[in-house]
Amino acid sequence: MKRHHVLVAMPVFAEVLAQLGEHFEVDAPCGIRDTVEWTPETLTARLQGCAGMLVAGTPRVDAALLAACPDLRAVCSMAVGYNNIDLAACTARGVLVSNAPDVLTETTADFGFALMMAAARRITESERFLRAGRWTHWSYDLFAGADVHGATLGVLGMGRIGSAIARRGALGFGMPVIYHNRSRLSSEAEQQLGARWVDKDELLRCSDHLVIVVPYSAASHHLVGAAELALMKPGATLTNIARGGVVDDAALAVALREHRLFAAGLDVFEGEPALNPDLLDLPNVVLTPHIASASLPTRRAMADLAASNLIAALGRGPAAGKPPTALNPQVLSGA
Ligand code: 8YV
Repeated sequence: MKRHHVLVAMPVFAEVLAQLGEHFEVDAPCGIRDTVEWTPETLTARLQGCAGMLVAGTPRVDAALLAACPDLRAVCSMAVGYNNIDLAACTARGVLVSNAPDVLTETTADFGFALMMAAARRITESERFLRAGRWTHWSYDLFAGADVHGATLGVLGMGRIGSAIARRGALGFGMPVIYHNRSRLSSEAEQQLGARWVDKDELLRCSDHLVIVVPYSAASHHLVGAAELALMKPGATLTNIARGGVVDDAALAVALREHRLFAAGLDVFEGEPALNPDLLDLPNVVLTPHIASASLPTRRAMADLAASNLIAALGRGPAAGKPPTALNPQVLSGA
């Protein structure tokens, strides 16, 4: 029987490629160290004749790409955020889309907490000082930072990852937790997490450490901009592990420079991998290259889940037709 062709549009584990090879003719032009971002034209050319594609947080999959790639039937992402994929356009064309929730929740929450702590306790700033050979004296206020334990943790976006961060704060660090989310958790869930819902302004005003975990969409673009930053305490920190664009990076850089905010931790940026150059000059911001989910076991679980979705969407095995984390399963059921 003729095998489907699939494109793996990112570097991925050799074991995952081997597994896909058992089911498909695999085009995997990205070497394990190849970080080249394709243009839409290159991606379109690569996708000709392909029924499926494995992606991560890039590239952009939109109506124009789908129209130019009529054989495409499944787009399976190893990321949980899928703002790079136009889900409505895929559904309209009968293209199955899947993401990778759950498998990265705890790893990403660990990182969010680490980034928040690094910003609060000035870890990277003080390390740069030490490495530069400038540690010649002791002073009571040498790199004095903001306490984390007992401080108020604010979570903007209380989904799986937000909840995992809230748990860490409440149980591990004795932090009162407040959160804002469009939909409120049940009172049992709030009790379990020790978290209290507040409106967005109160969240901004009362958080000592604000962690942002909302998905990116047109509605969340610059959800935290100059006006929102102006509400925050001057001694507070802001951590963004959501998506570039949720925070107005230019406004954030100004607030940090003027010490209207104590510090920030950023793993995601507007226009990444490029970033606002103003951020690079600031001592009070910790910058990391979108690695919140990057532990090898978790990245492997994310890739395995994406591959399982692709195999179930296009393959003929026992799970055929039932991709485990499909976002639009109706396209397969014909509903
Ligand atoms: C990915 C992420 O590593 O899952 C997500 O939504 O942001 C990360 O875990 C990233 O999308 C890869 O591009």
